[in-house]
Amino acid sequence: MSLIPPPGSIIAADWHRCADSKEYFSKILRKMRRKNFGLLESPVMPPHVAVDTVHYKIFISGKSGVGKTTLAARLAGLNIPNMHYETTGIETTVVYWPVKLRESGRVLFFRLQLWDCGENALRRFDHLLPSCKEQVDAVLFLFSFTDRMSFDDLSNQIAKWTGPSVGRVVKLVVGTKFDLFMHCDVAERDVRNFQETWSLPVLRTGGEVSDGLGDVAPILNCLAENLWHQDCVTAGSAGHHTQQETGTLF
Ligand SMILES: Nc1nc2c(ncn2[C@@H]2O[C@H](COP(=O)(O)OP(=O)(O)OP(=O)(O)O)[C@@H](O)[C@H]2O)c(=O)[nH]1
Ligand SMILES: [Mg+2]
Repeated sequence: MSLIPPPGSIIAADWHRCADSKEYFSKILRKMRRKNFGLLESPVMPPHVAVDTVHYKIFISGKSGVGKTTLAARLAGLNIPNMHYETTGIETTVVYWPVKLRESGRVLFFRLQLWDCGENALRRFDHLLPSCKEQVDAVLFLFSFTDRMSFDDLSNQIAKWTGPSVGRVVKLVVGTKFDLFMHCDVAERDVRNFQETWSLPVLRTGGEVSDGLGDVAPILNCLAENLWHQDCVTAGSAGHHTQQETGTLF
């Protein structure tokens, strides 16, 4: 994949704060909380507002207890588990996120299907990883700020998803438990060095869920931006993306 786009260069950052985004974000909210979408549900816009939806499959990777299930719940606006219940197989969660493209002003709904598989189940059952990898568009590599080993193992994890056999996959790193700064085991300097070495976006998460938009916007916007950029590169026309050029429009 070509160089990662500078944050906010392709899609409008913090668009959820702008007045013109309200009619779109209201479709993913109900009573000030995020709406939950089943596999067959989608946001419904009035007929005069035509919005295309782009579909992507996202795999969440990381060792047991790092916070994969918690992140999936957070991104979807669902209740966050207080306890660690090991995920015993694959769980998928659908997230809709409206995005405004900077250049054209066009609005799109990103439909992100998050694939969360318990790390121990993944080790125990060989058939799970191939299902997770099949036609995947992006991987979120998780480490925990309270677990140095999970950070040190990132390079190994990423290396497994790099090379000619893997194809184009957006890679993002997410540091969880950033709120537990008293127990922090990973220094900012280490994160900066890692970022320079790998040239990958590193995002942070943790703490209370606010309005269901502000705390997840940096991760979802970064993911959407990199997915869109990857599609543009694949279509061979970065910056001149049209509806027909991507195979993922529905
Ligand atoms: N304070 C805090 N706790 C977190 C955060 N993320 C996860 N946790 C807690 O860490 C524990 C494990 O989180 P899970 O999301 O269940 O871990 P997992 O990666 O899905 O683990 P497996 O399913 O076993 O692979 C839970 O008790 C969560 O509440 C965070 O950002 N901050
Ligand atoms: Mg889990």
